[in-house]
Amino acid sequence: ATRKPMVAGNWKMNGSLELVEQLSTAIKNVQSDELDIVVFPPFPLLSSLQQQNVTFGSQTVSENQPGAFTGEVDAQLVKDLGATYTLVGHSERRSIYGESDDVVADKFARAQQVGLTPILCVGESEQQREANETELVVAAQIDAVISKLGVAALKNSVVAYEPVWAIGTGKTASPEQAQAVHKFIREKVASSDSDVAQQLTILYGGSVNEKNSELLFAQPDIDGGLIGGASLKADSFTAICESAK
Ligand code: G2H
Repeated sequence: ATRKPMVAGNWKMNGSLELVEQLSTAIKNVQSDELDIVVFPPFPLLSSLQQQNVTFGSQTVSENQPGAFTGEVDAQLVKDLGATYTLVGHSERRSIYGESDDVVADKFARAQQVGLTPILCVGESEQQREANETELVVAAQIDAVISKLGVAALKNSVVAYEPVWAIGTGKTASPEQAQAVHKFIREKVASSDSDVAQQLTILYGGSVNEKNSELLFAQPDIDGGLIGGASLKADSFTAICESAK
């Protein structure tokens, strides 16, 4: 496949104006045509990233058109501030803020409507993995988008597989475990449209660091990573970027 690798940094509720400066400088040193590097800061930092020559996105967007939704952020505004991507359905959004598969699919649709590329985050909990429900859960999360928008909608999107039990816990899925789910996702999409499946960038996320990234990224269906904790440290993040080249 000719998929270009991607390394994305999800800052979660961390970061500062200072970190924007630091990481932008570091990223410019490792940027190259063979790799997409994207950062996802909190909303208030989007406009300061616009001043830097770095690709960025938001961590979520509202599924709604502008209106009376206090505290929410319109996808069009995110786009106007220079963002290219948005995450949708990160497991923290699903579990802490109660976002259902259906709402996540609406956010995905709204992102594409304004020209943002959604990164659809999917993944099973520890309990679901133990009950052998990983494929069931991940398939339902993807089907929510396909049934609403059609498989062609996945063309302008990225999928991030993040097993919930590996997020921020220091427990990374083994390269084999991750590859198995990535392969499942690609085959699942291929059953609807094989071209879309071949072109689909599928990232792995969950305690990726500069020590485990290389083996994960070497797997045939793993096209890069969505990095949380390790994306806040310039040295770690740039090392992870290098390992994806
Ligand atoms: C998973 C990941 C980034 P971390 O949430 O989205 O975070 O690398 O800290 O597990």
